[in-house]
Amino acid sequence: MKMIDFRSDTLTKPTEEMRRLMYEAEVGDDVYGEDPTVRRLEERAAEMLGHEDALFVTSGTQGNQVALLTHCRVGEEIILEADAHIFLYEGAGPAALGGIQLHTVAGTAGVLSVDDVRKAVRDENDIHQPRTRLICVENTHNKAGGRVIPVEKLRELYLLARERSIQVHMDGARLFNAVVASGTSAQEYGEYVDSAQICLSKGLSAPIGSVLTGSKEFITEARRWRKRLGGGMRQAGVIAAPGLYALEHMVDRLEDDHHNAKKLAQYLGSIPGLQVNVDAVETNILMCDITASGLSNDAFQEKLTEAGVRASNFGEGIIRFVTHRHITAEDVEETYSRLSGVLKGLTVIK
Ligand code: TLP
Repeated sequence: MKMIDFRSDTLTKPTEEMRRLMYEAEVGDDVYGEDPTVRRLEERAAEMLGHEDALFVTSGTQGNQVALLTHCRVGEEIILEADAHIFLYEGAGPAALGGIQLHTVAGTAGVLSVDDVRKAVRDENDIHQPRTRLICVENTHNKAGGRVIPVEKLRELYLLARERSIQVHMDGARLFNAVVASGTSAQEYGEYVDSAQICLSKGLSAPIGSVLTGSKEFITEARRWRKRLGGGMRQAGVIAAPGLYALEHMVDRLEDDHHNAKKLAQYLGSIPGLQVNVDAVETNILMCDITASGLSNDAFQEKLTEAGVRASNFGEGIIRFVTHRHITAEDVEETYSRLSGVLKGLTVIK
């Protein structure tokens, strides 16, 4: 039985073309600024976001952490959504590495309201309070179920930030999913943030890496932070080459993942005991509420294993399914038929 693996789009393997480009990549020592392939990737990413410059980093986490360390000093504060990846899944990096305090604000569908953020901004003139230095947004928002930030909401936050001399960073691990789903270009999103981190190794299928974009001055300082964190890589063109290919050729295909996620949401939602908000599935992530099945997450995972399906625990009663290049439309049908089989006869809690 073929294992159908929805744990994450990070599971995607490089394409044949990516492997060929890795083999043929023109390389140099990137710490000396001499890797032409890395440079090309950075220039392309900066251009796509409409920013002056960019920096190739090892991962989304490194991109975010380098950004926060570059924007903030010890004792300063960042406002971000309460379920943000930076807050939940980056090992308390801002506290551990930068002495930076995180101030969480609950959003709606992963999106911060400008009024709530305005209330959260500290009083600059009160010496008791930390200084608010940065607002972070996540697009798409992972834990909210791949939700897209509408560009006008981002613009509102950006205008508030400008008014209060605060910077804005976008965790755009899945920015291109937002671009494909909303029709808003990366450049339009880029206009309303000071820095952005985009992942090449999620739905875009490159094996490794992210790019951090921003102003020339910001990236020069970020390069120092990356080196300090051990992220200065040498002949990194070998991994930049598939990353560049990903930006050029793998964006449009995300539409297929979105279509498959929507279909899967409809199917899962029709199984007694499972609840999925189909309308909330805008991109390639869906959160399935299993509470009414009466099964614990572990017991549900056992059922999935029995069905040859894998998905991730995302908090009590919630299982995350992510669609990606290795999930076909047939796999979605097959998942439905297998899960309907193993979940038959459940006593559903009303
Ligand atoms: N997310 C991973 C896990 O860490 C949860 C996943 O499987 O979704 N920002 C966002 C919004 C992310 O979803 C992720 C990865 C990152 C940053 C970090 O990227 P990496 O894994 O490259 O460090």
